[in-house]
This record gives sequence, C-alpha cells and structure tokens, in this order.
Amino acid sequence: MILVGQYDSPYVRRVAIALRELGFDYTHDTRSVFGDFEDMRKTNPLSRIPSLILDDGTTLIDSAAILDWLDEAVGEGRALLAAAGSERQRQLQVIALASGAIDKAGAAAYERIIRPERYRWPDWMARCRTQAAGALAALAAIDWADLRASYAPTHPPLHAEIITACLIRYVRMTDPALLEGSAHALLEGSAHASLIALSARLEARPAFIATCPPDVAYPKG
Ligand SMILES: N[C@@H](CCC(=O)N[C@@H](CS)C(=O)NCC(=O)O)C(=O)O
Repeated sequence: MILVGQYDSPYVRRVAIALRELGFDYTHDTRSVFGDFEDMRKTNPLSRIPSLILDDGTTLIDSAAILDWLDEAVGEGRALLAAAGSERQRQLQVIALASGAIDKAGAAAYERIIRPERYRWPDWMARCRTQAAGALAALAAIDWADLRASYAPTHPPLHAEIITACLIRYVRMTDPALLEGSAHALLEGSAHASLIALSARLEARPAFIATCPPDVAYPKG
C-alpha cells in the first residue's frame, strides 16, 4: 500500500503511526499538496492529504475513513478505537477535540504562513487560536490513564492518544505559544502537563520517531 502525504501533516502522521503500530508495511509518497497540487488531484479530487492507496488500487481518503478501514482489517481485539458504547463515545470525543484543534491551529497557521500579509485578518486568526486553545484546555483535563484502563498495557496507543500527540507536535511546530500559556487567557497558569507527558511517552516509541517531521516552519509540503 502507498501512504500519500508528508509527515508535517498531523493527519498523515496519525495514519502512518497507526499503520506502523499495527505492523503494516507501506511505501511513502511524499508529493506535496502545495508544490504538486495538480498531480495530487489525480489521487484525491480534493487535493488533500492523507490518501492511502490499497494493494487492489482502491484509494481511501481522509484519515478517519482510512483508520476505520484499518481497524476493521485488524479486527476488534487489535483495533485502536473501542467498538461500541460509552468507551467509543469518549474516545471519539477526544479525537473530535484534537482534530478540531488541528484544524483551528492550522487555519491560523495557513493565514500567517501562506496568505500574503496584506490580506491577513487578525480577528479571524485570533478567533481560530481561541478555538484551538479551548480544545487544548479540554484535552489537558482528560484522565489519560483512565482512557485506556480497559486495555492491556501492551496494547498499542489508541487513535485518541495518537492524534493528541500529533496535535502537540503540530502546535509546537506552528504556534508553540498556544502551549506556553502566553498566547491566550484560557491557558494562563498552563495546565498542559498531562499533554506534555502524553506527548513525551508516545514520541519515544519507534512509530513516532520514524514519522517525526523535520523541525521546519509549517507547511513545508
Ligand atoms: N479531515 C481530513 C483533513 C485533512 C487535512 O486537513 N489535510 C491538510 C494537511 S494537514 C491538507 O491536505 N491541506 C491542504 C488543503 O486543504 O488544501 C483528514 O482527517 O484527513
């Protein structure tokens, strides 16, 4: 299978990590959504990443849909998301907060990094950052040990944990002030210790090390 997209995208990275944690081999297609825009449209009409091209030629798009396929392929015992009930609901809530924070931190970063300076809208950037900060604060209040209490210690990280670690890495690359607490009143006296600890624990794993994006200004590709 072929994973399309660069690891500076937290959505690509969450898929790459899940593939590696579950023992799947893949070839990495590092075309850029910006530099290879037209060519990328042949893979995904939205010209977005990630895409996963399966061995039978099927192309899956969107990280959630790709990971849904992956969980079904490995079966309930190995899946990285609970199959049903309140546990699934809780994990999906965490994923929604983390992906929402990525979208909002990303929207502010795109505004700052891609949009020509004369067209930037400071109020919009501030709004996006407030939304990202709110989600980070909610994630910081999660009891991360409890979230995986029903899993064996050897069970790989859950999607909820993976995407949150990818979010933390992404925020460090794009807008570290959101984590330092200086950017927004919501984060004053920063309560991000649990997120920093989660990030440190997961970033030490081989699947995270192998997919760690280079420390350059986002978005590179
Ligand atoms: N909901 C999508 C979001 C994917 C996404 O936002 N990808 C970004 C890179 S992080 C992208 O392709 N941006 C280029 C664009 O939207 O034009 C997913 O989970 O895969």
